[in-house]
Amino acid sequence: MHRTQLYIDGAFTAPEAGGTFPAIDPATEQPFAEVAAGQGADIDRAVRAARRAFDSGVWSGLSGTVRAGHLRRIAQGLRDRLAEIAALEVRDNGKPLPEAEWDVGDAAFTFDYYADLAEAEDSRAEEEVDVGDARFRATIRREPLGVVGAITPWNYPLLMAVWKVAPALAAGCTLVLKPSEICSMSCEVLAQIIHAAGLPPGVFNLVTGTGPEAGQPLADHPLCDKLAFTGSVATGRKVMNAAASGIRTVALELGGKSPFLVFADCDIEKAVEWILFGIFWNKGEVCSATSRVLVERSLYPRLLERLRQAAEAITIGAGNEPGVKLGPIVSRGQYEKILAAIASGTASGARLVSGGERPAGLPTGYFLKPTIFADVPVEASIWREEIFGPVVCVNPFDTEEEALRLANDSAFGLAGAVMSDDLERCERVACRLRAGIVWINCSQPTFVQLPWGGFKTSGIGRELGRAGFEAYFETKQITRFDPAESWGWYLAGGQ
Ligand code: TXE
Repeated sequence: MHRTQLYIDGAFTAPEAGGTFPAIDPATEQPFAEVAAGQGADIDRAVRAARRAFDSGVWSGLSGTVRAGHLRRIAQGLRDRLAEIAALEVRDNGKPLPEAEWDVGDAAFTFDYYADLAEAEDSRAEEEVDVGDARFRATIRREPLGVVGAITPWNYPLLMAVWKVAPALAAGCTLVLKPSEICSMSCEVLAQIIHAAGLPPGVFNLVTGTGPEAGQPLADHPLCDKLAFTGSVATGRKVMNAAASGIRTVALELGGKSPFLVFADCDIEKAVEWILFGIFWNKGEVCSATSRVLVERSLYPRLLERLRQAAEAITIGAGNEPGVKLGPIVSRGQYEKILAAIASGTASGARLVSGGERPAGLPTGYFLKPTIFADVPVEASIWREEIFGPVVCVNPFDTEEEALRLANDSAFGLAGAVMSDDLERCERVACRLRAGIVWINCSQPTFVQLPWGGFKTSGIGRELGRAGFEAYFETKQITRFDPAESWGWYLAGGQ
């Protein structure tokens, strides 16, 4: 059985304490690899390597154009190994193969995109600022932020890591990546590709391990300048506490309970297609999943019936089987969490329209039917809390105003979607949704060029796009006094 390694200071290595934990295939519930269980000592070695690499200037001192060359080699490395990585992601996470292939392609494109931004940085002059006093010349300069501790989740194991690694490297930062213990495998391949691309030792480091044993020591490490985290609100709070005690920059991409507003004037088939894509793509293990659907009352019964038929036609099975559109839930823990949410939904008085149980013919593996609840009490936890699985709640509304009120009545504010043939209404609703990402007449398509992140408890900061690059810089002012002038405060008359 393959045993993964850590990657520290340019070398693949075993954890100091030597431990491992199993990688489990959620379609078979069987282990298929042993993952290196990094701990505090390994994190310390990795952070110190990243610190040395940063402070020496071997990476931050290169031109953006040279860094871009490295990033493009990483992108090519990902493309060269796309089939292998996608198959590994399917085995580790359970997602259908076409979705995994899409992820790896996106990861490669993310490196190319940030390579372009790194290159453009070279021709970006320091910004001159007129301070209103001719004796001074002031400029604003941007410098890479330093050492980044990146802690990532299991729903897009490679892609969520790349959303941090690519812009951080492009900006000239060095980093330590700690992926989720539930899905770590593809990040080892990423480390191999980065190694082959010839980055100097210490620039990129990988330490796999559990949250308490590896994640927390990384969040606490005093030599990290920034923590970049994607995951649950509870863990995000711990990471932010660690950042607060060290006064470190922190970026958090947390959960969501995103609304999808469907008006009666839309095409019902298109609505059903996007509602399904908004909640069953990637098994609903998507932070931006549109898990609360609000439907204008005149369309509500018809839409629910069509949604039920379409959901029941979805092919469920192992991610590597052709035609499968819904793979197994990622882990036993997550499976049990979702089943408990479904039980609490039924107990709350919500109407179970479809699913809610293991599909017939799949006795092993963490399989679950696509699940639809309707008439959900708005105080119920299934309406309010993130489930992170293929479970959608559907409720009716009467007016645009009521729909917006219900949509915005959430602790989260990551995403939202609106569907209507009245495009003016769509624009109006888009502006009034309290969320960082809004889709009109679709749900979920994500572009590297656009900023990604949430309002309220969905997080702090933005990834992707130019914003995701700027997030890895410090800003410095340089103020120059004309040496031909005298200041004349203590020494009147000067020279
Ligand atoms: O997340 P955690 P889990 C949500 C989703 C899911 C729930 C729990 O609702 O059901 O979170 O998933 C690391 N210090 N999302 O338990 O714990 C951990 O090792 C530092 C939303 O997997 O947040 C992993 O690398 N790090 C989400 C990362 O944090 C710690 C994606 C995320 O794990 C740590 C995933 C600690 N004390 C889950 N404890 C999204 N927003 O996309 C854990 N970690």
